[in-house]
Amino acid sequence: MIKQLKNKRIYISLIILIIVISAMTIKLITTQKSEGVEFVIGMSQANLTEPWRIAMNQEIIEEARKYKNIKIVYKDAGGDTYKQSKDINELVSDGVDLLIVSINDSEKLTPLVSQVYKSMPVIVLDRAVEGYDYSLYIGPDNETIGNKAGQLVADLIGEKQGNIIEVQGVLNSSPVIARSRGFKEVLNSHTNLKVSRTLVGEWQRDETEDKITEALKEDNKIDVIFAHNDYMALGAYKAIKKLGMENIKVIGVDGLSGEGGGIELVSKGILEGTFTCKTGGKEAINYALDILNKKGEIPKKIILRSDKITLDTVYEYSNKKSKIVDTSKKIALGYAQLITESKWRDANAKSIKKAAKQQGVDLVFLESGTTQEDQIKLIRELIKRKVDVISFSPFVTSGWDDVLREAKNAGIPVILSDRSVDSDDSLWTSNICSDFYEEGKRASRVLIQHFGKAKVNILEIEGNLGSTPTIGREAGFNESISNQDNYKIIETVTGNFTFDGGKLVMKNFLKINGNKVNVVYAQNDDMALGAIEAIKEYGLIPGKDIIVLGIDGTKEALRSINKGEMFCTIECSPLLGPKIINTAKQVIAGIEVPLAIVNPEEIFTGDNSAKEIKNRQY
Ligand code: GYE
Repeated sequence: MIKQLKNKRIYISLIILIIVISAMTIKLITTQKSEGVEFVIGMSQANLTEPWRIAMNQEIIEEARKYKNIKIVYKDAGGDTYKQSKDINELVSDGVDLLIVSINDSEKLTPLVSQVYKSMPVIVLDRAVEGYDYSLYIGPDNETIGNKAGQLVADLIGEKQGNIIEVQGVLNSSPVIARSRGFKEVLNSHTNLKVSRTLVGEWQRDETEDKITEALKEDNKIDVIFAHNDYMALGAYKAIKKLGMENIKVIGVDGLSGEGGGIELVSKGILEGTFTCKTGGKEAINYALDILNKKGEIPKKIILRSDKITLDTVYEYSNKKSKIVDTSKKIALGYAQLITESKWRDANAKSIKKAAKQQGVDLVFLESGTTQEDQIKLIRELIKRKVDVISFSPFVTSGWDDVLREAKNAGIPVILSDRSVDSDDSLWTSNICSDFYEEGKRASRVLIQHFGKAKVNILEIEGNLGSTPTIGREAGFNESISNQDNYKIIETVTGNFTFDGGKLVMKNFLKINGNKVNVVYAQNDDMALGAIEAIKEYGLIPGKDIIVLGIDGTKEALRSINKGEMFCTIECSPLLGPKIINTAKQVIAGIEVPLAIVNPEEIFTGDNSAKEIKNRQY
């Protein structure tokens, strides 16, 4: 009895203590706001045992110091997901204005982040959550980092038989999955290279040292060790040194400066190489302020560039000076545009011209041709005219290495607009784009939501073959329906992103197959509208006999949705002009820009198209 009473007393005093602490914290935040602090930002960090996360918090501290009107409240989850959910809840209940979160476990914390995003802006740093319930994601392209690491291993080993140990961070964390996928994608194309063992170092140095020691005692025929971060790479090196196996080479990721960072490890020859993985802390503070001050359109994703650092580049990298540029000088941006194929392209060109005019940039807008060869000619013309920056929307994904190298050799940075290329990212500077893969997934999610388990036969009308929107939208759409056995793509035919192309594909399909399909998935609105015209001419009713989906979010598409003809459209904004021009000005001013800036996008259906039409700018 006494014991129960005692426990009850402890329980009650604990509750009182929590109430007092919360009240004090709220008071603290409130008083802080009263002392000229306009915004309080909560920073929920996964752990502070990894140097990279310590560097992230340090970057946030240093950037936040520049702004007297903000206060950052830090929480460290110590690697414990339950603790991080508690931290996030405390920050929210303490009344922060915006949450920055660097997540410990994406899958487990996605629901909580989605919940918080309903009540305040959320910036997700480094590990993405599932889905899009956040204001902005800032992080690296982990798959490309893996590709680059695989290529460096191949370069280090050459043609002889090579055995590799891969040391991963926390198993199944999103960066590990992506880095490993990219790494193995490159290694698989080299028959002489083999990952003989994969270890899990939990991002930690000492754990890696122990595991590598055991592994090398069992099998010392190892040529290279690739560790997913420099901290673990250092642990691998310590094991190698201890065992006297200095012939084994080690590469890592992060490239932090300062003592024990990857830059130092490479310059001392401890690592053969590393790949920078910027923390995004500085960008998070600046975008947080833009969001809180409701400044302009905030991107959905910022993908940070990763540079390869080896002994022959480490000195230049560590001593690169931000070049002093005369920013008063008017810059000339050259744009290489093929003859427009869609309403989207018209709106995109208009946006670029308008932004150049508004921001005082000389625009050399060359427009002709219909093929990649024609576009390459335009780019060469711009190089000849010695413009300061070149931008273009690559008609297809491959075949740009030579002309991009010519631009680089001419000292002209290239900003990709809306579409991307498969050239090495050292040949171009930034990509202002959309997430085509997600657009395809969204189209399929809307379809599955509508049809559920009904039998669905689909005609897919795709864009011009080999372009990143066609590749991404097809992959995203197919990924989602591939595990739905009642959904079947009967045929995929290109309509080249044009109204007439979409109409012709639909007309030919109906002539041969009649209404064998109940859904048309068109990879842009122009083709969707063309298909709708063909459906009507054939005597069927669009929206009743055949459901038609599109992508872009054009005004005409929304009108069609309102008429009940088109079913939905997934937004893909062409209004890239301001970001392209702003990025060009930053590049010329010597400011480091993201590898990719990805646009926010909506879904328009019968529920929201009517009120959205008046807002459409294209
Ligand atoms: O969806 C389509 C245009 O590259 C994202 O190209 C763009 C696509 C857009 O023809 O309408």
